[in-house]
Amino acid sequence: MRRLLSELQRVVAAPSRNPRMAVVLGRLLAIAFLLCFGTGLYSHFLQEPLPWMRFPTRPEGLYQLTQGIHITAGIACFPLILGKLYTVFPELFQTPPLKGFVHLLERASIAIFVGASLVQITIGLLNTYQWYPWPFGFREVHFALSFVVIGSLAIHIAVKLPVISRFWTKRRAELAFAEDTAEAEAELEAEPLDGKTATDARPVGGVTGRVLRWIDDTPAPEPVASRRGFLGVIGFSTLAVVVLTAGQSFAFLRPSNLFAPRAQGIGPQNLPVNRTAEAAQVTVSAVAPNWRLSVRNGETQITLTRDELLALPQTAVELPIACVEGWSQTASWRGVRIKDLAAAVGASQDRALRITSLEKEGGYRVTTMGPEYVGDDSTLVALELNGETLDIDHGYPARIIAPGRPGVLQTKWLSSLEVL
Ligand SMILES: Nc1nc2c(c(=O)[nH]1)N[C@H]1C(S)=C(S)[C@@H](COP(=O)(O)O)O[C@H]1N2
Ligand SMILES: [Mo]
Repeated sequence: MRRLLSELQRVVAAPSRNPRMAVVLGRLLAIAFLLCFGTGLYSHFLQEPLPWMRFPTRPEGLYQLTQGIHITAGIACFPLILGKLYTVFPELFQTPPLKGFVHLLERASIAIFVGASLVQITIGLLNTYQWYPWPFGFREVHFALSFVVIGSLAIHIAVKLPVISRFWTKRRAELAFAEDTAEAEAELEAEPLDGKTATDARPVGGVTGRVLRWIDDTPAPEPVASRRGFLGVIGFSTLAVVVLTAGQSFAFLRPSNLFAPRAQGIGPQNLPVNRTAEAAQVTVSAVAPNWRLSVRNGETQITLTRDELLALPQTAVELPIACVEGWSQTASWRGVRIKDLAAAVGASQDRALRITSLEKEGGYRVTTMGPEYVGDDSTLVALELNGETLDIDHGYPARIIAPGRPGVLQTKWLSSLEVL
């Protein structure tokens, strides 16, 4: 078994497979994971705030930025994680397989980390394509897995800290390589092998073991790729997946958006549609002549037709729709300030609102809007989009548009607002 493992280890050896490369890629991956975790938590709490939470409404594109980073960093994880797995692959066959408690901890955390993060980025990517080929709720699982990923990452980093610090800078890594080589050579000289190979004589793991096996009488394997070439391939693929998809979130990369599931500027009124009126089954109720927006505060209630809403003071804003699935686009909206409507039913600005859509079912039929958005001058019941009457797919007769909020909370096809 041991022979088989070391043989496997030898076969897959390549210059890019060394602790320095593992540290370099590991650092990039850690940054990507932490970016995803931070922006993911932000998105989670925007959608499911704890009672005391208040969120910034400025800059208006904050969520557009954090969610764009979330999706882009998540996509960048694919080449990085594959590269890292390639680099440490021989370690999976290390001998002996278990060397004690810390080693067990290290290997278990790695197994969980690799498994959980592969599942995490895969379901995340599929979600950007709005494809849910699984029987569980995406958000709950993605949220729970993020703690598994970050937890096992923390254990992994803690256990690997000695190696990480030895190979952290290029200079330190060179010293470490020189040390290990010298040590291995000294060991070889001290112990004549009597016809045995170095591997048989003394199974040593890690860098030293690898160097030993290289000095071994079996010829070193042909290098598959140079260190620099390998890093170049990983760097290039990472850049490529980012440049070819990030245009769904960032306008300046729009021309190079060839692979993202969404594109800016496509759809009625040059804005993508996430859920159509037909899918939401509101094609009849949204254009019904008896449509009214009801605004209620306890006993006080007013109902407004679309013409009555249009007769109220109108405000124009430039705000993005920033979908949790990653795409986002800024548009021009015009409509009535929500704080004016709240004031019309005698509500002060520090109250939350319950917003209900005409939709009969769907996760976002009813949403809650915190007081920080209700009191904001840019939060509108929008009636127009890009200079035209709101298209039915964009929420005709009236929809919510607020600064700094996820697209899922920009409720379309309004039916009622209720002061809480
Ligand atoms: N009533 C209702 N409003 C909704 C949705 C929905 O499914 N139902 N989808 C939301 C989502 S996920 C997004 S990203 C935005 C998209 O707005 P748009 O289709 O006008 O671009 O609308 C939001 N408003
Ligand atoms: Mo969305």
